[in-house]
Amino acid sequence: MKPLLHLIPCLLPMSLACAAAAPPQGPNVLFIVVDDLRPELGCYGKNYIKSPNIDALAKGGIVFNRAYVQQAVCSPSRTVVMTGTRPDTSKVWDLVTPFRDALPEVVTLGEQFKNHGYFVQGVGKIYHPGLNDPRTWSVPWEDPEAPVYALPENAEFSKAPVDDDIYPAAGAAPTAKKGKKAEGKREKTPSAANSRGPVSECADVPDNFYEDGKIADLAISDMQAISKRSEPFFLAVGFRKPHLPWVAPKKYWDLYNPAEIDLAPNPFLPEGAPSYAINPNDGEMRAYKGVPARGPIPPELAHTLKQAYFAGVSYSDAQIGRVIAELDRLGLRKNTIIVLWGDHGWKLGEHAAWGKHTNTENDTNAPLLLTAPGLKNAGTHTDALVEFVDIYPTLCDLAGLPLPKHLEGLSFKPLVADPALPWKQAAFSQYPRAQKGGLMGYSMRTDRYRMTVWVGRADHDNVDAIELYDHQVDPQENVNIANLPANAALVAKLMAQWHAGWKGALPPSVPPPS
Ligand SMILES: [Ca+2]
Repeated sequence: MKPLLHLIPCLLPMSLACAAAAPPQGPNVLFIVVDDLRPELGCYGKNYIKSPNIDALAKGGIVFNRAYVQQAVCSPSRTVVMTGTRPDTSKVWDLVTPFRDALPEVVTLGEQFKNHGYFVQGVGKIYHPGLNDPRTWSVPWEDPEAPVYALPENAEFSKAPVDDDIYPAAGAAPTAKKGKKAEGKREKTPSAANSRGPVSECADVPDNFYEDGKIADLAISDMQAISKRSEPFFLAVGFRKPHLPWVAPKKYWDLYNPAEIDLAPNPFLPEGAPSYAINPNDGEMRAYKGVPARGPIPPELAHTLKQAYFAGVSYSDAQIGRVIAELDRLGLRKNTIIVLWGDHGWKLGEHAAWGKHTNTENDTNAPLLLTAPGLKNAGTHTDALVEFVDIYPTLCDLAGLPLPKHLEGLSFKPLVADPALPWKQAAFSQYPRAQKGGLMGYSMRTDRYRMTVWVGRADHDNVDAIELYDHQVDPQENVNIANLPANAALVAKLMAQWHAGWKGALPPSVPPPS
């Protein structure tokens, strides 16, 4: 660990330099989060996606091919990153519970940097709406206001709340009744089908008409101001697209021809999986106008919806590029760690579903890229299994900050130096469901397999179903092979690993936690 110069007691009290209390010299951190961004980007080998700015970042850094969120929905996933704890520790499995209910004194990622001399500022969607944590920041968090829609015919929906995911974070079934309780708290009432504004909008407006352009504007002006300060900064910038509704300036729509966009190759439920594993009628997208309330999405509409999502990706990518360009213009890149992550994946028709809210590879595998001063192996990818709970300890480690004792992740700084290092033996995710009195699906991704074990929330020994997918032959997770008699020994072996959990999956070089 690098010495913390500002914490070393002054040995020469009469020295003027010491009397002025030298500021910390650690690297800055530019922390970029993108809402609902799946790892379908140029730098992930998907050349039909126009993501030149994220791709340029990847060329100077390291791309994590197999990074997994701990729960595939906004607030639980973001809470994992910001607190360094897993959902069963923070008790955040839904979109309404603040993590300080269960962890009143937890030191967040931003707070840890703030406590060690950093100026910590947040812009845009970092925490879930309504759940900001003021203690994280050195100055109040900022979120610019912007109309949701640009076209006159959509004006009546322009001020509606739009990014609160609405469905069914606490495991409420798609048919959840108003006022359904989850974890002792009143769950947010799901929006009725087609009760919101249009699912997408293509308007010929400048980038900063919509919110993400305004977030980039604000991040740029904030960066200019904080670059003049003596202490290093931790600037968190959260972009909202490609979250629904898929509104983006026309020039980003024009990057894609909907007729040339491939539809999901597996528009069906996994064979042999329990019915609650996937929500084909997941209400999030269906709350918007322009999509059927239930049932299959017609192919022509599916092409347009994918074009709309891709336009949102390219729009956010352009705003990310503007922020990073300002970092370069200010000459700060050489002393700045940049981390970029999406809060979870998304299904664009895979498994007949449109949304997140599951334990599938589509939803749990999310983008993660990192650059750091002095990084060797720039432009490489790693297949190491990493978890989003690892981001907190990694950033502290790279900046030379101590690691709080409460953390449940592992710094992957060693992977940054050597992307081929033997690493975690599994990554873990989970998702609740309301069925059968309340279930939790605990999912384990190993190098070859994904196993999801559905247990009673009140009784983890009560196993309702097991899913097992062999990524060597079934990377789309289309066939559950857990119940094949020939796989009994394999299931038993993986169950032992599943029981050992994350503490049992640490790299061989890391001593198990106490
Ligand atoms: Ca999200």
